[in-house]
Amino acid sequence: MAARKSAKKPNISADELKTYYREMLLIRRFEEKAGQLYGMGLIGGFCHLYIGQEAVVVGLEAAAEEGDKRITSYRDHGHMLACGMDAGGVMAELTGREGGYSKGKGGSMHMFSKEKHFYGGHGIVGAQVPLGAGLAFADKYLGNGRVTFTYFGDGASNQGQVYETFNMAALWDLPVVFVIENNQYAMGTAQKRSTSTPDIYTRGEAFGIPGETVDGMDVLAVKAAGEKAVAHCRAGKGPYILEIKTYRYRGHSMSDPAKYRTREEVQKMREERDPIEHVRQMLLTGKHATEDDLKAIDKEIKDVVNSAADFAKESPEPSVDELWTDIYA
Ligand SMILES: Cc1ncc(C[n+]2csc(CCOP(=O)(O)OP(=O)(O)O)c2C)c(N)n1
Ligand SMILES: [Mg+2]
Repeated sequence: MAARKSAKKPNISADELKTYYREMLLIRRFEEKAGQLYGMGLIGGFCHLYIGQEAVVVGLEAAAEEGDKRITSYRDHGHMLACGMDAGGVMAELTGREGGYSKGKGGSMHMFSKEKHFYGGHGIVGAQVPLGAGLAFADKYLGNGRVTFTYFGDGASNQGQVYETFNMAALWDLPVVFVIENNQYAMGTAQKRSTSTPDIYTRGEAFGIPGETVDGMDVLAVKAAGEKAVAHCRAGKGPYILEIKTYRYRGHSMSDPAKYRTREEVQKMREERDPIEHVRQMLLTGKHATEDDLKAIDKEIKDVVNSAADFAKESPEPSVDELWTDIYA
């Protein structure tokens, strides 16, 4: 099956552009704050930041409709914020407090929201892929027209369960968009050291699943590709693969010494391809916003993030009785 070119960029209104700017900035500032709280010892355990990858989830959420589902890996805070989960509830969970989405008992990788159709947060690499197909199976069975976005990484794409899932998803024409967030590294392993094919989306060909590669530093390109993929799924044509080329600026997790890439490589990406700066420039050069308008948005986002951190710090730790609740036995 031939590679499909990304759909043409649509005309975009100033309001839409501002929305994407705001949503990406919220993720970036939230993650920076989470990094700070981690440094202060207020967040423990693993913490995987999404900084640099913001355009992926914001672009795809712009292509989603109410009722569509999403499921992802441990690098999940951005996905929660982008689908409308409350920043305070997410931060409180990161800090292990009662006000968190899992009452402080789940932490960074284990949060869910039935209301926002967010199904986690999964620490086992690739585990969310068959689960995502299962969600899509339920929707197909119910005939409700919903689509599931199943996110996983370039490293996860080498897992056997991904291909078992591709087979079943194609066989049953499940409405699932497989989103490969290719940030070029799996912990400290570069894609070219671990992955036999440079374009991972082509691996769907063996199962008859169409796919394409997308510039993940361009929110509009992601949105356009997402709309095409979603239309394919909703039309009953089965799964679709989007391999979104992106980059993470921070370490794999907070405890990554980052010896596998140069500072210059990261710096170059930040300077030349930053997804937020890209939209900022579009807003300014298109005269859709002034520097003052953008400053006002920056301030608004800073306030949201500071309130989230205050809420998290003020929320109590879960009581001892909670040890025995929400247990599956
Ligand atoms: C089954 C399994 N094997 C190994 C690990 C350890 N591990 C955690 S993240 C990771 C790398 C995954 O990389 P990728 O899929 O590219 O996602 P990214 O972290 O880049 O978002 C590994 C090997 C794990 N959590 N689960
Ligand atoms: Mg990766």
